[in-house]
Amino acid sequence: MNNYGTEQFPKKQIWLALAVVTTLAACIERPGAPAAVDEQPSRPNVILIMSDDHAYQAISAYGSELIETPNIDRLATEGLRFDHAFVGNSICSPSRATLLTGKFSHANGLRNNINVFDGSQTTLQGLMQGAGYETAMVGKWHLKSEPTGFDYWDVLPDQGEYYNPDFVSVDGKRRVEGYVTDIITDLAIRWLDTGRNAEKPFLLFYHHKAPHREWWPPLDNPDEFHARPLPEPESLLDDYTGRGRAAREAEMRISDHMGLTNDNKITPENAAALDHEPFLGWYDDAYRRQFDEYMNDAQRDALNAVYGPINDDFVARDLRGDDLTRWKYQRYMQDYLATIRSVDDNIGRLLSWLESNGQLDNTVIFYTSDQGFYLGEHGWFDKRFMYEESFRTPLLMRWPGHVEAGGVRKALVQNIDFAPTILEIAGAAVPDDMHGKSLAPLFEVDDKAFRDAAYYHYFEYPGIHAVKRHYGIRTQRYKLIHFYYDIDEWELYDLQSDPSEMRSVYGDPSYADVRQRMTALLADVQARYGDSPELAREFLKIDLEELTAQ
Ligand code: SGN
Ligand code: CA
Repeated sequence: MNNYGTEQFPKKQIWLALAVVTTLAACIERPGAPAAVDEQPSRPNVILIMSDDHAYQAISAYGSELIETPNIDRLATEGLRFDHAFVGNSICSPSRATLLTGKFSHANGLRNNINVFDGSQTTLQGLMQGAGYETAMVGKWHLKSEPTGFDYWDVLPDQGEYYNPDFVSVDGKRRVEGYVTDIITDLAIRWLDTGRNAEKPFLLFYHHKAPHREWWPPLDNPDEFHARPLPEPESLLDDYTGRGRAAREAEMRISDHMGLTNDNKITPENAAALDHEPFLGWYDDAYRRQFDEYMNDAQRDALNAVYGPINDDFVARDLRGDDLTRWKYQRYMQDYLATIRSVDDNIGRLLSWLESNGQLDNTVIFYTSDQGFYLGEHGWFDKRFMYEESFRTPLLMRWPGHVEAGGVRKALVQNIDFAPTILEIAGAAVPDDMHGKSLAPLFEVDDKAFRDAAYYHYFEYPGIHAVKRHYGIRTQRYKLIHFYYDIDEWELYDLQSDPSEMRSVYGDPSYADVRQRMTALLADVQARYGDSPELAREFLKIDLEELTAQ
């Protein structure tokens, strides 16, 4: 199977070729005369909006019961919604490296959040620059090395902060007053307005920090989600029977690993007043940093006014066990959703700017996240696993006249596909060694044969949240996973009968054929991309030294 993006463009994409031919013909008719500007094929702009840890479960276009996201939803009603969009490695820096290279982690050198991105390799933005695009990167970068291939960049150092964050640009580091999501949008709009060479089409990466942990809310409406109890997922109190050790041993349970101070914003004084000792978290690293180092007095007062009564009430109620888990889930969701409200509002602001400047319909807009996230499913927060909530990521794409408005796609697509898709939209060549392929064949119709299996490989173990190394594949119906260190366990899920992945059928004799077929397909898929169990062992050796030093 050819996997490198040589499929035919659907009919509407032929416009680009026609435009080029028309321009050439105009030159031939008037030898020596330069083609008039309005005869040049006009290539669309591209904006890729990436949030950090935004679960599809918290987007109303995906049926969320937690929040309305009208501006994000607009991209779905006027464009495509991909329901089977997956990442290759569900963690931040690796996902970003995949976006920039069109390659899985084993091939682009960035397997975990500790590796440093080699910006001298071929990148999407570099190729777009070479193809005549003006390129910009604003917001969360998280690749450690300095951005390359951008005409303009202004990024958060490392994870970034929510209030009055530092930014780094070619001019060095500075602190900017305000809330991070508003500031990133201000910077993006300022560049669109006055910062770029308006003669060229542009590629803008507009990348939010929100809704990343620890979910510090915007201060204009921090308690918007406090009014009603938020619906709990069915598996909030999961006991992990039916799966292997990896799920049981992961350290990302709301009950045991979500910190009462850093995550749930209980003050150290409140915590000291409890007559038992639930897990408090990293007060010094996180809570104190926000409160004492970054926030100003007015911001601190605004937040204390909301959190103070909640925290007093919490101490008085003295919750334990499942009641405590439920309370923590509510507090988690209240702050998580508030950060998303701000993302949605700011996307509205960006869309308005594009609209009032006549750029909206000539701009291809993608909305995605660097991965999915657990909103209490399986009792968890965080990501990393190949289970659906973190393997899947939201993906919406608006391009009027070129993609079906309101279309839903079930084809298996992955974040390796961004680079080839964007390059093809720009009329630029797609390098042969990119793993992904252009989504163009899906612009007007769905095609479940687009890809036989989505591939996954997670490497950051030992590490925070203790999710074991694993690789696997997912077809339209089944998922096969191999956890290979410090354990040797396989899991197989039938997503048709068990969409929530509560029971592995790997050892079930009635699935023996499926198991055999999926095992053979996994070997094919690994060979296709140049990954293998042997390579996994080599990386393990290399990574162990670095990861255990963290
Ligand atoms: C931080 C978070 C983790 C999270 C990683 C990676 N802890 O370390 O919960 O998994 O980032 O996130 S925190 O207490 O510092 O918030 S990623 O999105 O960058 O991959
Ligand atoms: Ca992330």
